Formats: sequence, C-alpha cells, structure tokens
Amino acid sequence: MRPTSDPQPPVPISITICGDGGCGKSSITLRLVRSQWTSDYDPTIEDSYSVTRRIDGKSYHLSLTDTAGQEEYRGMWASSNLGADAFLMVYDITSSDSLDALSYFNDLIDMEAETRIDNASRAQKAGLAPHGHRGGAGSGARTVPPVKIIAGNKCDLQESRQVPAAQGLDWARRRGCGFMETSARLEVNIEETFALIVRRVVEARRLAELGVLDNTDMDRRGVTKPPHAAGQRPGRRRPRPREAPQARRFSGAQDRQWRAAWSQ
Ligand SMILES: Nc1nc2c(ncn2[C@@H]2O[C@H](COP(=O)(O)OP(=O)(O)OP(=O)(O)O)[C@@H](O)[C@H]2O)c(=O)[nH]1
Ligand SMILES: [Mg+2]
Repeated sequence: MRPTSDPQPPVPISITICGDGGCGKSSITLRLVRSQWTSDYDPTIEDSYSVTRRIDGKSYHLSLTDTAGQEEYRGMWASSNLGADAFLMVYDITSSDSLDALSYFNDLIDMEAETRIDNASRAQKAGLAPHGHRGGAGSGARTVPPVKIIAGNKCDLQESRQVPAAQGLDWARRRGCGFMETSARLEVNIEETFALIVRRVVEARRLAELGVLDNTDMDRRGVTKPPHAAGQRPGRRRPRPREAPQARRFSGAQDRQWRAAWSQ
C-alpha cells in the first residue's frame, strides 16, 4: 500500500476574532470559511467555525471564534475566548473610534500573555516540557504566548478612510502585533491574514519549545510580549482594561475604489 501524501493530521490552531461592533469580524470570517459576502449587518453574539488550510506544505485545522463587538453582547465575551493561540483584532479604517476600541481587547490579551509567560517560567523551573496547544505534560496551563494580528478592514472604502495605513501599522507595532489591511467585501488579504497568523503561531510554538520566554525578537515579529518581558519585574502589574467603547451601528457597505492594501 502506498503511503498517503499527508499522513499527519492537521495541526490545530485556535483563533479569536475581536474588535468593535460593525468593523467586519463576521464578514472576514465568512469570507474565509464560506467564501460568502453580504452587505447586511446582523450583530453577532458568538459564532464558532472551523476550516482547514494548507500553508507551507502543512495542514492546519483552524478553530475560529467570531465574538461580539456590540457592547450589549460583550457580557458573552467568555474567558475561554482568551485561551486562543492567536487573536485577530479588527478595526474599520473608516472609523478612528474602532481603532481606539482595540485597546480594550489588547489589554485583556496582554494580561493573558503575562499569565502564560508566568506558567511557562514555572513549568521550566519544574523541568516540565512546554505545551499549551496539544495537551502536553504538566498542569495543563497554557504556556505559549498568544499571537496578535491587527486587521484594518474595509480598505475598499478609501474615500471614507479615517485611519491612514501608517497609523494602523504604527499602532500594531507599538503593541507587538502583526498588521494587515483587509477588505471582506473585495476579498483583499483575507487568506493572507490567516496565513500570517498560522506562521506566527508556528513560530511562537517553536520558540516556546526552545524555552524562549523573554525574547525581543518575538516582540518585533508580532508575538505578544507583556510589559515585564522587556526587562522590568513582573510584580503582577495588570493593566486595567479601559471602559468598553460605545456600541455603534454601520449601514451597509458602500462601493468605493480601493488602492493597494497595506501589509508589513
Ligand atoms: N465596504 C465594506 N463593508 C464591509 C466590509 N466588511 C464588513 N462590511 C460591512 O460592515 C457591516 C458590519 O459587518 P459585520 O461583519 O457584521 O461586523 P462585525 O464586526 O461582525 O459586527 P458585530 O458582530 O456586531 O461585532 C456589514 O454591513 C458588512 O457588510 C468590508 O470589507 N468593506
Ligand atoms: Mg459579527
């Protein structure tokens, strides 16, 4: 019997998609999962999807959680959402407020990253193997820092743009995030954004396997690095999440020309 071309089961990766109401989280997700587009807006409470993709010769099983952006549904934002391997933080390039709203999620994710680094450090001291995505040895606590990618969505609406690409990129870099501009409507950088996420998760896991907990290169490459990793002592200094932003509603999509999408 000939061996099958890909005997390995797909590598699981979990991704939480977050951001302000109406910025396009569901539209990006449905583009990826079902190649679907609608200009209707139906606010999400929480939806889960899974999809398999082949990237760099390997299969990945992506479990996606599309979360609520509208404030009235944010109570549903379960702590389990914070257990993801990666976070896609979406804003709308036609709304500066939607970029500001990402600070709330970024603070939550950085707290989670801090916890994972503490777990990894404890596991290392106890001589346990790093884990966090395959149910490895030890206490079961997650130890691989989460990957953060920012998507400036609706880049087809150039005439209504409020956030220049350079501003989005700068915001992302300052917080150790990767950056892409996307359009769910015109299907710009959708696959590319998820491929970037997969590559960064693979890299984060590789570094964790090597026992790299505190690495400036990790930060530059868009892997979350909480404050104390820069050399300050941890001291459990947890940033207080800012107040959740006001819920906003968007009308349907308007057709606009888009120029070249920006990615780093
Ligand atoms: N022009 C344009 N419109 C978009 C794009 N992505 C989403 N929209 C529109 O923006 C509106 C909101 O999109 P959703 O995907 O539902 O937004 P959401 O972030 O999931 O919103 P919540 O579930 O409330 O958090 C809808 O009318 C979409 O059609 C895009 O890339 N371009
Ligand atoms: Mg939604």
